[in-house]
Amino acid sequence: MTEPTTTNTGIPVQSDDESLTAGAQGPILLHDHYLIEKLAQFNRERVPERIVHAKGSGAYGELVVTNDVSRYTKAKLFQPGARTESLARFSTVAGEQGSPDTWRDPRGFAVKFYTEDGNYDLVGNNTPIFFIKDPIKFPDFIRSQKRLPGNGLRDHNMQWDFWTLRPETAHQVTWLMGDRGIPKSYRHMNGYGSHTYQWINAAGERFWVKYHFKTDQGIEFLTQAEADRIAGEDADYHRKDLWEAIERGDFPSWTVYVQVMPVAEAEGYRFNPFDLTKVWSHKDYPLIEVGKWTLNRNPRNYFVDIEQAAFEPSNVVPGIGFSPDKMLLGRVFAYADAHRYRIGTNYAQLPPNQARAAEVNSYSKEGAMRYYYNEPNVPVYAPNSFGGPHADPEKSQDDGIWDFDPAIVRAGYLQHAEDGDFTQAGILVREVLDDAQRKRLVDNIVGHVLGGVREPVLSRVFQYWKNVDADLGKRVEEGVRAGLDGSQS
Ligand code: HDE
Repeated sequence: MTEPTTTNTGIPVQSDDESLTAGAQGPILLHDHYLIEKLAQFNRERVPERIVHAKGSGAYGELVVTNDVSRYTKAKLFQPGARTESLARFSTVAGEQGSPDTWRDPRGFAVKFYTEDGNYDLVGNNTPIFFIKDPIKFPDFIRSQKRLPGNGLRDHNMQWDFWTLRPETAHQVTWLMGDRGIPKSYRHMNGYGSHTYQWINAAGERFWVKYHFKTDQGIEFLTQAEADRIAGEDADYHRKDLWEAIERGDFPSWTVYVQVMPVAEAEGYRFNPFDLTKVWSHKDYPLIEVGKWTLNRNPRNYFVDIEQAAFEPSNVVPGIGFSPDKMLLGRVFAYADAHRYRIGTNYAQLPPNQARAAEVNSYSKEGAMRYYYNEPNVPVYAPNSFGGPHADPEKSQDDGIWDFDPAIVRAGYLQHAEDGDFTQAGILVREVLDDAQRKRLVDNIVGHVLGGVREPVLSRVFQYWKNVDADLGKRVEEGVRAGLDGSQS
């Protein structure tokens, strides 16, 4: 026997199929409040999509620590043997909610850990770097990736205009135009914290760290042609792959590593270690294993668990802190602000965002859609004389401390010995990619540039790639010119 249909407040309804009218062919009656509830609720089913990373998928899982990294951090989730429930959301960046999963784009790699000290969010991408190094450029960069204000179309000329006018983008664009730009599935890509974070151990010693989630499924990619075909057949290709893999018990996992840099080595390192467009050489700072992160449970409800999930870099727990990475510090403001706008003041009370392994004793109260009850006899102000919570330095910790010259400036990062906008992109092309990968990189760039890039941007594109690598730049220019004069099939 199925349950009777009810209104949102549990009142059994007379009919699922007929509106209330005066006579079979008379007017619909205003007091058909069930009809009105259905239509009004329908009009309000959407929350604003994420302004970036709108299209994504997610699942629950857990982190199991397999190594002892306690000499670097006191964070409870990273102690030997610790097991912590986790939520992941993977996404593309520029596409809207209905856009194809297989567009060329970095992939969001957002991870929430429900720790005993509150939720820890590590909101990264599938690349260890990013296009820009100052948050003030982010709205500009994203707008160049989105749609022209006049015709509402995406525009490759606009994208290359921005990229070639901001040379620090070269490292990430090289990644983007290579095989990593279209992963075969969310399971076959790595994840990175990307930024430099600070770890603090029980003795109060501080270290700079970078996170790496190396897929245990192996890195696999789609060629541009495969991706274009799939985009036409199934816009949700990656979402379906992740869902079905977990449904059949084929749980994807990643091995989590960190690179650790003693604070004292940062100033003299050959690259500025806080510049998000740069990586730390693994020869200089080898990967140290932390644990195994596995996704083993699909969301119960996609909208509740994934569309309403709120990841924020500001969620750091004792043992973890921020760094002078300006992009990270900009994000520490931006995400909670985006959540308040997108899913409301009390978003932290929604199921995926609640602190599942820690008690919440905040002084927040009321606000739209309030769900938690504040204890009636507990004051909602501090200090107070009636048993309200009070900050406990023993149980909390600063969010990262570092030395710096306090003169107020608007300036770029301090330049280190080998810093250069094209340096690491050139190393990637010459020392990391093999011939076949370089060939696909050239073909992908040529194909993208032939998609509408014109002078004066076109000449800058050729110079941009020659600055990365002379031979690569030459091959790109030859390929584009052949395509433009029709001699390339
Ligand atoms: Fe984001 N980013 N971002 N981003 N980002 C958002 O937060 C922002 C950046 C990333 O699955 C937004 O809830 C700024 C880097 C992921 O829910 C927004 C800057 C990296 C996700 C936002 C950056 C990321 C977002 C959009 C420059 C990788 C999806 C809606 C300082 C290290 C998380 C929202 C999810 C989402 C702001 C740059 C990754 C607008 C200001 C760098 C994975 O708040």
